[in-house]
Amino acid sequence: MTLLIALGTGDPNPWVTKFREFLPGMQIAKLGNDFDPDEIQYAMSWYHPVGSLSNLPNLRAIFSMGAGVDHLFRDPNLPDVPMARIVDSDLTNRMTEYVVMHTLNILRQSRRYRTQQLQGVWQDDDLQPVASDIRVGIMGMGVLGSDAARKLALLGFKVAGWSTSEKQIDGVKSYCGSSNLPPFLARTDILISLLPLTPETRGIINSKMLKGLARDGRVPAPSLINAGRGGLQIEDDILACLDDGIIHEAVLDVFQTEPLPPTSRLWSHPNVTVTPHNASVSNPLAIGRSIAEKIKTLESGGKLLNSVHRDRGY
Ligand code: NDP
Ligand code: OXD
Repeated sequence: MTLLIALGTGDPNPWVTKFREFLPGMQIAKLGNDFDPDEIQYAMSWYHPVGSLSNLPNLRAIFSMGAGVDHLFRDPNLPDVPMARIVDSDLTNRMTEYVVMHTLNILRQSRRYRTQQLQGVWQDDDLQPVASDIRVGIMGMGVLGSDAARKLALLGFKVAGWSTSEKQIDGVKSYCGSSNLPPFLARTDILISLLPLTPETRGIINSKMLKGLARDGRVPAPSLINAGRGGLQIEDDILACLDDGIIHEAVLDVFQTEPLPPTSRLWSHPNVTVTPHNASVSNPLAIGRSIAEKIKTLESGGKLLNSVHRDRGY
């Protein structure tokens, strides 16, 4: 019985070490090394090379190394076996830290004061807004969006979420479905994207969406934080909206092409924060343990937890 580590990017060795610890009775194989395809029952993927999971006749399940699964669906030869994604407090807490930090940075104008400091400028406004003056809108109210929403609401922000189905979260207004997207945007000063990348959501963060954000807030213009997937955004539209003052700031962790090409104007735009797709990284200790638990559950005849819905693409 073997678990195959199938990474298209990143170092497999910390994962091999952790899985040896968490699954002592199981062989651990890596793509690129010799292994017997008949022995592989489980695979963990992160952008596995397309086609590399085909021809594993005894494969029982595929585990995404992260919460997102769009990297699995890009493989036209993806085996027809159950798939699971990561739901884990380590991953959730890391994402909430990122979202809360950047939302507070926007509220407290950190970018402006950093620039002023570099210029030796001592200047303040009459009265800065507080969290309760600011309307945050979170697109994608799943595991990550819901946690960020709860914590931002605790800080006093006026929080709303947009998702496919309605949510009941204390202090958070729920909007759902495409018909409720315009009113959700129209009440949003800081737009946070934690959507999965699917055929429905690809390119959703475009000029039309950004122009639909609130124009009556206590901010110079609305701002955007995207930590979902780069394929959700049209980067030329974001740059044009920044240049035209339609949005004030963009905090981007994910990009249409990763790594972000050196030629991208996002690198040098004064109102853009670029982070290298590390809003929430998969820690082999926590995530390895979570996948190992799922495998043990399957091995003892239990159900696959956090399974991916192929029809929905997330
Ligand atoms: P979930 O599957 O738990 O949540 C997805 C949410 O998006 C759900 O609320 C879902 O609605 C909503 N949604 C999906 N499609 C649509 C649509 N067409 N219209 C409106 N709402 C939609 O995922 P997670 O919260 O665990 O993760 C979200 C994403 O975050 C991942 O897919 C990944 O891309 C990204 N991510 C990024 C990381 C980073 O480091 N930058 C780290 C981890 C994840 P409903 O609830 O009704 O189904
Ligand atoms: C994830 C990611 O999907 O790190 O977990 O992007």
